[in-house]
Amino acid sequence: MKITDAKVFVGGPGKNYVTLKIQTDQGVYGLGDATLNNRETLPAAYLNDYLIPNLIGLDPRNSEDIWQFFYRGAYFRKGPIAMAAFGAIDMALWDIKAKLASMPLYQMFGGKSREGALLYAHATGADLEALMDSISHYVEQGYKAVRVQCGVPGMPTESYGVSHAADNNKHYITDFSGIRPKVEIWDTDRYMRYMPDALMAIRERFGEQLKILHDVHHRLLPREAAEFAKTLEPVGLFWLEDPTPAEDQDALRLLRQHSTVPVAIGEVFNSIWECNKLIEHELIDFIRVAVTYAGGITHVKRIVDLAGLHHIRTGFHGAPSHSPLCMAAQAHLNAWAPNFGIQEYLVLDTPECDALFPSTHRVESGMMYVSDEPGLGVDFDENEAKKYSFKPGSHPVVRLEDGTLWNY
Ligand code: GCO
Ligand code: MG
Repeated sequence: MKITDAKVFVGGPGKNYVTLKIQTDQGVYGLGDATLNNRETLPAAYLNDYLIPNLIGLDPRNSEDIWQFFYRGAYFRKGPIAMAAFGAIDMALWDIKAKLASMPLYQMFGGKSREGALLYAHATGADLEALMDSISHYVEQGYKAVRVQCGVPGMPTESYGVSHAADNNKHYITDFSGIRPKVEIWDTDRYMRYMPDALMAIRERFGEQLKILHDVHHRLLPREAAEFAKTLEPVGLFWLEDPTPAEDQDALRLLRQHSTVPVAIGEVFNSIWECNKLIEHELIDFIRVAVTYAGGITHVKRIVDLAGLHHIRTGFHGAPSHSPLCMAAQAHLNAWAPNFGIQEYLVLDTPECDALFPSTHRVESGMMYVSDEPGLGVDFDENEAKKYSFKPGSHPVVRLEDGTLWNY
């Protein structure tokens, strides 16, 4: 069996999804996602210029050897661009493998460990009252877990995860007005003074059953993060996400010494080498890698198994940064993983997105039910894809009030 062709498509409704389609000489094809938010043309170029020319003619069933060939075969390894590009190939090869076996992908890992996977939604508000409304909106839809972000009084601009718009998903849409990012101003003191009481008010309003998550988006220094986590203890958070910048694997030691608040980290990691110490030293409770830019199913499954040895559960990244293909790969891992925790869910499943990626996965009352179709359970409509092309866009950048550049 041989790979005969592979094509990359860039574009989508309100997003630049990077989609890979691999064809074989037996008519079976596989799909993969290489979307790297706001850097989408780069994994596409890596695929077109380096990986696809080496892929043609290989046996698609040898997904492990193909992964090793692209990883070890590149002297300068890792990084989100390369790992997103292999990630897409790997996803597509697992899609092919499962289709050849006429099985849903989760069967290739060991079958189902659960019927539905717990999801969390994103609630957001310009102020606490607007956030409360947004939380109610998701609770009414049956969500048992909600991530909460709200504006902080006196903060000079909007900041991460906060929408001033009526649309709850608005904070996520890339700014397509151009390649130059808009600037947000951040003030750690205001944030640290305001958020603990705000989170406590949410707990009081919604009761003890709601699983409350909060994302700091890498903004605090290790000592600040330790103080913040300690102050949040009475809230009973499900998790505190990315309290410190992710590069420093030791930064969480101080937080661990001062608090038992569950910590989730990893959405920016693209290899096991960025989280092995965090996992082995049990400095986190949830690992947040995404199948797309952490090197595909082959590599993420290794991270999940390592995490399982250390009582760490999964909480895969599920921002609309990824396409429904990544969400599908994660749905299959979530169905299988003995150490599954929760899944972030914010795919903008508009009619346009559903038309581009017809899917047989189901979301109901805050749970995701994996597809039983052979393969990933998501298709890609090439005719629909003709409607879209790449649009330059950007994330904001963050500065302190004196102009110092900070972490987005
Ligand atoms: C999350 C993430 C996202 C990232 C986004 C960047 O928890 O979902 O923090 O909001 O900011 O994926 O492209
Ligand atoms: Mg996050």
